[in-house]
Amino acid sequence: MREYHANDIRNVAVVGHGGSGKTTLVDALAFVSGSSKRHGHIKDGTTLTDNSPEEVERKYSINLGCAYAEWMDSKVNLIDVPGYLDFQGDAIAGVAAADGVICVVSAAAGVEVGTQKMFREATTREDPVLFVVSMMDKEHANFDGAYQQIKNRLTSKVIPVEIPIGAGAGFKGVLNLFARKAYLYKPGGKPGEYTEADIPPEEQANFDKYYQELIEAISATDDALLERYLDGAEIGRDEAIHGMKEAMKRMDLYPLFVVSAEHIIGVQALLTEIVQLMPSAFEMEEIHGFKGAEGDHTVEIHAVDANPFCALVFKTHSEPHVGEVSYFRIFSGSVSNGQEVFNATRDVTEKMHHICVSQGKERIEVPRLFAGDIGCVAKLKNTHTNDTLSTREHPVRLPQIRFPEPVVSFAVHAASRNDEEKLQPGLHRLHDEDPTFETQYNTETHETVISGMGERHLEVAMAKLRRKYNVVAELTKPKIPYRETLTGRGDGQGRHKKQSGGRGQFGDCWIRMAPRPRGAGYHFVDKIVGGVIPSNFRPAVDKGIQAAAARGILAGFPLVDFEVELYDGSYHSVDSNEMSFKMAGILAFKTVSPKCKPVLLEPLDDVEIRVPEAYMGDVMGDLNQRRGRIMGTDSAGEGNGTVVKAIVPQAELHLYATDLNSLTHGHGTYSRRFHSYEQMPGEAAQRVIAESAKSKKDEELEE
Ligand SMILES: Nc1nc2c(ncn2[C@@H]2O[C@H](COP(=O)(O)OP(=O)(O)OP(=O)(O)O)[C@@H](O)[C@H]2O)c(=O)[nH]1
Ligand SMILES: [Mg+2]
Repeated sequence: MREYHANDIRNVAVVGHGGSGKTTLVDALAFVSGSSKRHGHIKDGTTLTDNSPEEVERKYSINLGCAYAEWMDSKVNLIDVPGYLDFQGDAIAGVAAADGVICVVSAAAGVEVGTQKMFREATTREDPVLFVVSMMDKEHANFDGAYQQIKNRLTSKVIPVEIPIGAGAGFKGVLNLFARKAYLYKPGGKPGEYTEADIPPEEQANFDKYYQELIEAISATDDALLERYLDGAEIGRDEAIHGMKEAMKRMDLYPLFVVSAEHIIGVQALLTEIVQLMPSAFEMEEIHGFKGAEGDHTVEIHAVDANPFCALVFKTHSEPHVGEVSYFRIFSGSVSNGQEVFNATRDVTEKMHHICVSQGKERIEVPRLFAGDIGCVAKLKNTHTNDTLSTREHPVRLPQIRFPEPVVSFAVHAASRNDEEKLQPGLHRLHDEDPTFETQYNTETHETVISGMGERHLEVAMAKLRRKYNVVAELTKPKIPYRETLTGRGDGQGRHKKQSGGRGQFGDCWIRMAPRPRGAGYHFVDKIVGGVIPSNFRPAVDKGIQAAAARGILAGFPLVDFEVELYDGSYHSVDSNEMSFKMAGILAFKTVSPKCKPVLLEPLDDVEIRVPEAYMGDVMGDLNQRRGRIMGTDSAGEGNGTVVKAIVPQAELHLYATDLNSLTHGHGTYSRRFHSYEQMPGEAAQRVIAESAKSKKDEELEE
């Protein structure tokens, strides 16, 4: 492969709703350029970027994948990202590594939730976006419908640059308005083979209408062009392309193209326009501002080869026998094979052995990569997603990709003792390659809890765990860490006496128990006067009470926020010891605590839900059924829907992400954060107590 520098490099992320045809399109773009020798298909599992066994089996993208197309003396780096929102972490990372976005909209399905989310992601980053209407060959394909939906639901600044000739089985080519040509494909011809022709007479009226629209739209974004247009001057092809490119950078226009990637219709023309319209890696320099590692000062990073090396690792992916592969985007400088670099995020030196560019799963070794390019390298020792690679002399940390927080949790259980040992390392490695997958041990419920973006995400994570790390594990609903507390006061005695020949055991104590405010914790007060219990035995009473409190009163959950006063007791000069007083403490707890009106506490979360206005009623009704307290609603700003704030018991939130999804047809999102523990209402508490009694009985029967 020849060397490419920032001016000749285009970095584009291909985004869109699940199943809109992104992976097929990336494969076709690389194929028509000649950079990939085979036209792959989803059904055979042969596409460039859906190459992991999980993707081949399921027939959808899970990980972002990199491919490239060398075309017109340029290299287009294509980042294919997953469409399903369960895997949106990789979609966000892919967009972060690119300078422009191709937003794919299926001609049959139109604009969907995933299209909206990713379009918003791109525009928030102020990236230029190019729309592609895909699958124009499909039954019910409707170009005008898709165009209108983009216009109505995404942006009024969309403007077609290509229009289809025919639709569905009759889709036979495209009219390119810039070139003023028709690209005609023969049914049954070689894949991608076409003839260039003048606009067919029967398409002329259609062409004229769209051409007029396009030139008007471009002229309207530039005063000088507009003046000439109004004077009746002809706007030439190069001028129109240049005007469009500049308008895209300012987010004034979004061009629209049409293809069938499966039948490779319109794909070459699209590739040409990507090179012509998308900003080169050099042009995008000014939007990236970065911070240095030492102190907090900001350094400007330019895509210049002669500057110090600096790159962001936007993805790591590990495969058995290959190890971890890190994908990086160079923002400045260059890197050579074998070069030593510095990971300023973790303060470690790494060696870049065998730097490569990736064409799907094939990795092509290159001697050197330059500013603006995307590459990958295997076997870095301690570098993970979101780390910056730079040099010891010029350490830099780039702004990190902001990944969404996980919304669905499950408890994970190893299937056998053998799996148990490998479970934790396996889970941590899954987290290393996917920051939206988290794992945590809950010390209260003694469960390992994994969290992710959806049920599908966690199901796939378990499949990866099995294949890559040979660990079989099952998922269950996580236990809720209930607690218990007191609402009344009481007092009484705990007396432990045992005579079993030889030296006996004797401990005797009197205690008062009382509630403390929420969060105040446990407090032990020694009120013994005159040494009725020797001072060296009193801490043993405390210990006994704490041990008993950890096992609870009502349902086996730890008792919290209470006070114990030790005020009386007696001892025996020979038989008393620490053990006996600990037992006395336990017995006193068992006698007194039930008198103090114990209740169950449950954890509540602060929940923030963002939904379009239309779904607000349904969402609030549903929250009520979950025993949620609505705290208020807020407008999220023009066109962003409404934010509903509520406090909801954790017990009612398992799989809320899934339920919210179906309630709002995918338009709702939510986040949650621990709020507090509160007393659980009677009926709900009774259910938990009954369940605990039942499982205790089951355990006893098993023993
Ligand atoms: N008829 C037709 N089918 C297509 C075309 N492009 C893709 N498909 C099919 O549509 C399905 C989805 O295509 P993908 O390329 O996997 O779509 P994707 O957007 O990458 O999907 P995710 O990665 O899951 O978001 C597959 O069965 C493809 O074979 C097309 O141009 N025409
Ligand atoms: Mg895909």
